[in-house]
Amino acid sequence: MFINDVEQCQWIRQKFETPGVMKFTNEEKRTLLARLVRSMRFEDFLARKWSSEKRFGLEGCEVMIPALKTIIDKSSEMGIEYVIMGMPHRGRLNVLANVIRKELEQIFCQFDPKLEAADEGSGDVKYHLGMYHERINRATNKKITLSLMANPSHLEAVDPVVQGKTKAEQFYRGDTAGKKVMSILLHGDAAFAGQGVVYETFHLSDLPSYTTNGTIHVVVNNQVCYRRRGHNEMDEPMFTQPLMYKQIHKQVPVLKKYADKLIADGTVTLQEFEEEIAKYDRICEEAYTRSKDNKILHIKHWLDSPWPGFFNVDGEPKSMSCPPTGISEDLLTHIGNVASSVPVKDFKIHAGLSRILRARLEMTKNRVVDWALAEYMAFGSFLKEGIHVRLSGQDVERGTFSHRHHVLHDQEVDKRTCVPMNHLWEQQAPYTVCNSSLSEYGVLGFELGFAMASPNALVCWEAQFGDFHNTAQCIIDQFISSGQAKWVRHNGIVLLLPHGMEGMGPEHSSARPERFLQMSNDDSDAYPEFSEQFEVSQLYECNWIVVNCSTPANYFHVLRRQILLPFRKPLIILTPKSLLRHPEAKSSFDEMVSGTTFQRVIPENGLAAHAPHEVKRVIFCTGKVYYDLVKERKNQDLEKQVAITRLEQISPFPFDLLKEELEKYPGADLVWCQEEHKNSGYYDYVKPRFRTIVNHTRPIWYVGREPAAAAATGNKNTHLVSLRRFLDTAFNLEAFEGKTF
Ligand SMILES: Cc1ncc(C[n+]2csc(CCOP(=O)(O)OP(=O)(O)O)c2C)c(N)n1
Repeated sequence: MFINDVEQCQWIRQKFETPGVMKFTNEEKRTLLARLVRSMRFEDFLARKWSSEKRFGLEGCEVMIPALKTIIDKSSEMGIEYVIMGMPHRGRLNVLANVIRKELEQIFCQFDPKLEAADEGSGDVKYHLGMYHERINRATNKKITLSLMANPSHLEAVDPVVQGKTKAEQFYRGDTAGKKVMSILLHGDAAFAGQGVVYETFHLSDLPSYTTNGTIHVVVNNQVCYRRRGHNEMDEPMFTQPLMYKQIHKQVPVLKKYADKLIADGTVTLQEFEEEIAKYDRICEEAYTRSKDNKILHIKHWLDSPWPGFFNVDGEPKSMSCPPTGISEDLLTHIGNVASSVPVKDFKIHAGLSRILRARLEMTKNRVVDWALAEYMAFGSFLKEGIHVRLSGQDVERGTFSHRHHVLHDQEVDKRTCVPMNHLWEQQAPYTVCNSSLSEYGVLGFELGFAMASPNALVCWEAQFGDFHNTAQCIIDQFISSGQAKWVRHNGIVLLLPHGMEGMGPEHSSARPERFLQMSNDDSDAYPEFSEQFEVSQLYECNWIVVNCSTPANYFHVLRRQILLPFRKPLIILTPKSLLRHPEAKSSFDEMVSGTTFQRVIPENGLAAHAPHEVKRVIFCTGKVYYDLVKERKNQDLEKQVAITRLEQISPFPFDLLKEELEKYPGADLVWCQEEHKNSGYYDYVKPRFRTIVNHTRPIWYVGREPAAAAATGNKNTHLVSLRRFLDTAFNLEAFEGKTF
């Protein structure tokens, strides 16, 4: 091992090479033996009862249990109150039983194939489930909370999630130095060496808004210890490693070696040792008998992050409604004024920024907002209500498109900064805005973990461009899309994904909305029943919400709705680039004041809507293309003939509102128009749903770019030509005449 830092070298020398450091008192030796007994006999018990079940036993590395318990004892002694752990499959059940102290019958129940699941969702295998437990640490007699995070099979993916949750628990306790909350990450040696997310997680360790002030990493190293049964219990390692496994089979188990030693030196007697074994075997047998009494399985018993008080006693939302998301005019004005100011004295900002702030002040006076100001108002309003807001991602403080400027920099004093959002009120929740490291996988995992700690926080992760989210695909697929179904755990994380075809090339154009939509769980073919609660219950049943807002006001509302809902769902927002500065993409305070709310669909409200029977075509669209369509319609003088209706919430699909809109224009042909290529964007998602609404009686024609392998062209001219071509089709009222569907 080569370490560059003298201080670190000294530390290792002192801790590991102090003479006598490995000498234990008799009491310590007996504790170690008792813990080894539990570790060994737990695996033996499972092997006896369920000999043909996979459990990824710890055989060969049993000392991990006493080692972890020693770490926790020592941490408790030093003032730690909460330990958050992440670990892979190997030895996980043993850790649950003997470190976290999950009731054994709950673990044994998981082996019973006949038990029915009590909770909604698809559940997960037993060696992935999480756990939360408050208990007294025997060694110190102090209270300690232990939480093991649920995780997917994808090795090491949970690492940043654990760190994010740890940071959040430290943050909400005011534990800035990490003296009360800490994390432990366990790794297999192959995964630790091979998975890049390990490095991405380590890389967060020194960034102020991401550090957890140190983590204990335990690598279960098969080069030092061994797997007695190969990869899992169903494996035959002799197939591929015959000589090594001949040696392994000859190994005397560590419990026997240690017990023989302690008996030989008189620390324990053989009888004491055998009694210890018999005592633990009895505990297992009794729990096994009790486990037979269980009739149903509750995944809820395996929650790693309970949110006390957020749900009712049955774990259900307290209501199925959402209040209006608008706020008072005074509040809008106040936030607008602070967003336009430099709230500290003698602070010189850049002249370019002064212009931006003056423009914000002007907008506030005129009662209008652009995108950045709408976001400011949503965030600011939460702070007043005591809701912490955290925005993380590459360059988010300034904003990739230099539109946000949430952190002001003094032009004359190096590193002097000011965050006006934290100067809104004397009593307010804190606002955290932080430029992340250049990582998506690690950072998105971290924010997801952060969002798990509390339902009363708005945690947003912004991609530099939406295109880059796919390096975090594992977090999106394995946790965000499916986390609730697998682990009954809600999460309200918000993904802000800049998206839009603007001739910026194949990797700066598309947040791949089609992928999020393809993973949405609402049924394309089922015609829903419309009740008064339809909007909220549809949100409750979905796995995530996908929106593409066309106005700043709607962006403001959807952010506000995220917290006002009585449950939490991940929110995927396709955010704009050119619309950030588009003169038309502004909203009036009238659309944001008390009583106003998020519009899932923005219907046509111009000339076409006034004489709907004369309308020849309704174009449905989402996002920025709306502005191109409106301009083209005006140019072609087709405002009476063509209606343009915007879908703002794409998933779950607003069947109810679109049905009304379709019925309003009985003589019109129906077009879905998108700027994305045909095999991307929204078409494949919306088409079957529109057809369900009209019971397959009317076609929904496609207008947009041709299918393509790359998400966008890198050639500006090709981009403009294809735009021209699809706009022409959109307003050619004969385009679909005589065509069958
Ligand atoms: C990202 C990922 N790739 C591949 C796998 C399949 N897989 C499961 S266990 C395993 C071996 C892990 O080896 P190691 O980290 O040394 O842990 P051990 O099983 O030896 O304890 C592999 C490749 C996985 N679960 N996750």
